[in-house]
Amino acid sequence: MFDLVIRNGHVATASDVFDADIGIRNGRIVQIGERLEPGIEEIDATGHFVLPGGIDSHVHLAQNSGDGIVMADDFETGTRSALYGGNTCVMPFCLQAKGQSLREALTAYHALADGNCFTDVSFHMIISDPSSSVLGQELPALVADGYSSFKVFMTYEGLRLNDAEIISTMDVARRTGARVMVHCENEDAIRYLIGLHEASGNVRPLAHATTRPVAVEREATHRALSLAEIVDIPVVIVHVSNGAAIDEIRAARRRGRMVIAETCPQYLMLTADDLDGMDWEGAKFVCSPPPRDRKEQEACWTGLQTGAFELFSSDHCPFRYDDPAGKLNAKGRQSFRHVPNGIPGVETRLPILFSEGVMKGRIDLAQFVALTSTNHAKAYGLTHKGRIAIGMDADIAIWDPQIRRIIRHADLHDGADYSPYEGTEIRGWPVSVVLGGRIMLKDGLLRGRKGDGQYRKRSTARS
Ligand code: DUC
Ligand code: ZN
Ligand code: ZN
Repeated sequence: MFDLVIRNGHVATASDVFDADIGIRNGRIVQIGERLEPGIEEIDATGHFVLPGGIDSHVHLAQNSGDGIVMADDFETGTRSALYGGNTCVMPFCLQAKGQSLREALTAYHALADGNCFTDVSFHMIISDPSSSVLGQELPALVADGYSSFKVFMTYEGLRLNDAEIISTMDVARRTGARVMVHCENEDAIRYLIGLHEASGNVRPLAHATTRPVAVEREATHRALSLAEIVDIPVVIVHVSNGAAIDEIRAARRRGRMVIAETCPQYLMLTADDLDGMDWEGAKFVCSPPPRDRKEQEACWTGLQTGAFELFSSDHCPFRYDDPAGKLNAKGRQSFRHVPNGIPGVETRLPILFSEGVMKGRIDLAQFVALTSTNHAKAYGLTHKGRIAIGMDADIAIWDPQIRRIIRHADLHDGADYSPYEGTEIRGWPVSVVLGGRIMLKDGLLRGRKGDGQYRKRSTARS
């Protein structure tokens, strides 16, 4: 007898698509085959797709945003929204404040997350203060403890690292096998352009995109790739928005470098024109790097189709729009510079790629699974996740490809007050989600509880 059987589904992995029953016991997949014996519980997946639960390796939850700005999702609302969007694991960032020890930062994030999650979670560190004790002792100890990835920023005053700091932080990855993620935008170039625009009174949201042009991202991508080459480590280039940055990544790979590249829904679905809304509505689309134009959208689609990208993540970074703690904060209407960067999207990531990618024939189901789950587990050392195979965690999303839905924020479950994809027509939606063998969502109805999601340690490429 199984604990749970998912019967008659159209099962997809990153390599194969086949019809089968899945037998689950003690939270793991223990059998895949035809006409399995009964389970204590059963899900009839006839006519549905049975996929590994989504892993979103780039989300921001309850992250301190300074200046009275409050992120719209905590771990409860953010992971609940992720679950409704077909995810079983998310990877938020743990931000080190300047002068703060990494342990202290982690203790605070664990206090917020533990017992509150509807999906599994695992943290990437953000290194804002690469002191000698952080790089010499703390970070290597954390990597050994299962916090095996960290992000560095080339932009944002107070967060950006200079090249020397990036090199010495990358060197920790060389010594430990950790993954380094890089936010590639040149802060000095952005400062220069912001100065020009503000001086001429051009302060509306569209200027956010104009002051962060493709060249700003291309130059920083080239530099990050070069620094990783010099230190001799693989590197993750996150939230790639355009063809020139993709070309840099391809060129580094031709030189024999291992580069993992990520893009996000906003670079397929939005353009800078969306930032040009009347009455500051454009603030709803302010994120970094900014959305570009149709040509760059096509470049990102081609990148997804041809293997330039391994990862498709949401970069869910939610702020409320009409809220003193959100996009239109006290200074938010004075200049685009004060609009917090980031948009919600953890619940819509998978439906968007399923509908625009799989249902429109741009990618196949196996590519979808690789881009949204399997590759995330591989890239970041989430063992037992991201695959439907015997011995893996029973983290599974069941999709109904017949569903047609219009994205309305009112139907979503995050803590923001809008969706950047409002009105988008979607074909296919996840209806049931199983986490570690437990049915969390059944036919669109929540069955799981907060606290069912667990914190997950990760391995490095070497451990
Ligand atoms: N970078 C991110 O990764 N997310 C949101 C904002 C940002 O600049
Ligand atoms: Zn970033
Ligand atoms: Zn992000």
